[in-house]
Amino acid sequence: MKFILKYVVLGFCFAFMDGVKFRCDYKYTYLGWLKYHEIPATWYDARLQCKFEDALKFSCDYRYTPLGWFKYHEIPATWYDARLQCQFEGGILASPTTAEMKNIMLESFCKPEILTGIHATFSKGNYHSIDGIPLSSIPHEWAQYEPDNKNNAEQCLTLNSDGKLSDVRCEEPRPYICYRRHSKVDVTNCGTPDPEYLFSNQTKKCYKFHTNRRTFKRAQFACSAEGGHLVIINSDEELKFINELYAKYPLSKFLGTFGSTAFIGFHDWDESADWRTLDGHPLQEAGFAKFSPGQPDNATTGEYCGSLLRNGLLNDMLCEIHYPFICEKRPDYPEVCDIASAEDGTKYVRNCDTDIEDDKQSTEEIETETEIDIRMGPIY
Ligand SMILES: [Ca+2]
Ligand SMILES: [Ca+2]
Ligand SMILES: [Ca+2]
Repeated sequence: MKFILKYVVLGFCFAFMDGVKFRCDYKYTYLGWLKYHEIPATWYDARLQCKFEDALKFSCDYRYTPLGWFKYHEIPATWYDARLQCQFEGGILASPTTAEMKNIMLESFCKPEILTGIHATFSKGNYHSIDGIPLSSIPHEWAQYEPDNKNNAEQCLTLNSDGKLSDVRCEEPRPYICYRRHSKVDVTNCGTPDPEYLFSNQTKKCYKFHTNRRTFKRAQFACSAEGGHLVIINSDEELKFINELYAKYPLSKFLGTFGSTAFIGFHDWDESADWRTLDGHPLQEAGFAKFSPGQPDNATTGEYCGSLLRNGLLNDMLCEIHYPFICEKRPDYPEVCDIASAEDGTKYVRNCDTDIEDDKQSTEEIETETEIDIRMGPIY
């Protein structure tokens, strides 16, 4: 025991592991895996750090770095959608707020530029990162002829592949990076850091009632970004769980009558009363098809989106009005990794100069190296 303590005081992290895979910066010994932290720390800090690393878990499509978790979104989005997507994933739209942040961001993309979280959408020219850091406190260099606020319509900043910034229109879609700081909040049994997702023992799924009202399409966007979809009712047990969840958000919590109905995952997909779930099944086949008396009534200009009323029965709704909504997600999607399996950040680092053939080879090389490290431990 004394022997182990000595190692801890020296600044080693010690982790008991049954398997043989662990992070490359941990050294394998007959006692377990040891990691040397070069940066001096007090014993208390070192102990905290060791505990902390053991607890780190997050979505596997995020890259683990000492600064936090990073995910590159290749499919371009407007700045507003990018901000929302990151928020729903439990992070924020990344900004190069420090040199270290900038370097990690630059490793992640090969496009000429990506959107950052730095914006002036509230007051023109007054740039801040999503988490409120003013541009004046962010080390930065502008690209040539920037910022030019072209047509007086550029309120969002890109990070360009040479590390410089440009102002662009927020509505022009571009790739972006989501970022989540290390935090003591772990993922729940629903596979998300969002504590509002609740697990049902009957259906083995998780559900969240969103009180922030959205249109049907945006509601589905939100559920999808959280790793799920608008809830599809497949059984009486599922309906019961949803109704109990609904009851936790009484009508009095909402403006006017907005809380009397919530969007769920079905719609009239050819707008001729062919009601189907989002995954294309007729309601009866999916498992629940009871409309409220008098519904569907296709009121006003046409109601093509599905909702659940407080009486536990279905209704047709205008798709474009903002209503609360309910999401459903599998607890095992998106997949959750702890740092032991997310160790190899190299697979997320883009090598912009190599072609596909080279990429294949470099992956093989990395795998071989990792294997050697696992058996021998790295040399210090
Ligand atoms: Ca510009
Ligand atoms: Ca379901
Ligand atoms: Ca209706």
